[in-house]
Amino acid sequence: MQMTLRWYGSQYDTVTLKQIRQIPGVTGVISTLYGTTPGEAWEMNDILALKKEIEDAGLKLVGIESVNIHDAIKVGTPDRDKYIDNYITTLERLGQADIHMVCYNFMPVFDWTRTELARVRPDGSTVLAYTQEAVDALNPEDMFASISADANGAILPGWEPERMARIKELFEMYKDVDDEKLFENLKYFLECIMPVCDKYDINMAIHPDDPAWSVFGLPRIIINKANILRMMKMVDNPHNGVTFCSGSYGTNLENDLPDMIRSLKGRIHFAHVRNLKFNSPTDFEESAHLSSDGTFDMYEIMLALYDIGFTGPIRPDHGRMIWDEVAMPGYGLYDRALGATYLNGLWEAIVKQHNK
Ligand code: CS2
Ligand code: MN
Repeated sequence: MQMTLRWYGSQYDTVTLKQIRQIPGVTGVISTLYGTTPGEAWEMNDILALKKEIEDAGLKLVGIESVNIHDAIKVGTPDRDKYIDNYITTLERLGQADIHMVCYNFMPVFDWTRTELARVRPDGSTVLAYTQEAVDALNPEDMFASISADANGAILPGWEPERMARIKELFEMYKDVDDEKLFENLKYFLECIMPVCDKYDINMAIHPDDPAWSVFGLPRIIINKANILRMMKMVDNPHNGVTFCSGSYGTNLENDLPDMIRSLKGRIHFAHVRNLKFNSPTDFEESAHLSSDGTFDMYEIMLALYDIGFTGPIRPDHGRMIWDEVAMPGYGLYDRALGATYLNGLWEAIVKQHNK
């Protein structure tokens, strides 16, 4: 595996490449062109400039999170082919720039959903949290206001104000899209892009829906083992793979995370590893990465990745806000650095144990 950190670019991130470079064992970053909007073809010069900036700092651009998918593709409207063509152009250019992993998601309207961005934990740290009761009490149109008020001034990925201004229209677009239709549209999209992925050896890594169930009545399909295996089978190409995000699949306690990892051998192209602490099955908060601080056994998760021979990029996912840091919720430096170090420690122990 290759340990990485997500980086939002010098214009948007409070964390610098220099700081990332000083976290032991972190050799690469995962980034994207944050100035782009879903549906447009990325410019080669912009891709190369991002790559150069990262390499000049002594790191490697290991993959993209995310190349986002235009709603026309998810809804399956007649103009989707135009946006798929642009997506293919972007993939082609990424391939030419020697970038071989692309994370994306297929969530309608909202990307990840949390109901609090700064819940205070007993140790005084603040974390992202979710309660179903809070979602049930909210009108989807108010969701954005409640999220952005807590964001420390940052624009959260997937919650761009331009998209959120069109929220009514977006809900209207999805009104006839159910799970089956969403699967069909995903299949159509993947079949169109697989040839360019084959040509440039680009691993597509779908990110799970977070939380792993329907919110506000919108369909959500990347939520459990049965659905993800269905997706792997429906376009049975090794370049059609997944981002295994423990914190997203883990929102549903029925998902057996190590078992899911083992069932996806050869198809996990990217791993997000983080822990959650459940206060009830519908109330969870994003704890520290350490097993004992949350609900998941992080050793078992890392062991499962080891057992399937995982060699791809991995990153700690959302971290807590600690030591008075002010940063994008979930994406400060300190707790993600602790997370990376802890995951590297688990990995070293597993590798040494197996080599004995
Ligand atoms: C991420 C997602 O910050 C997060 O919650 O895990 O936003 C993720 O980057 C996207 O869903 C992937 O397309
Ligand atoms: Mn994730």
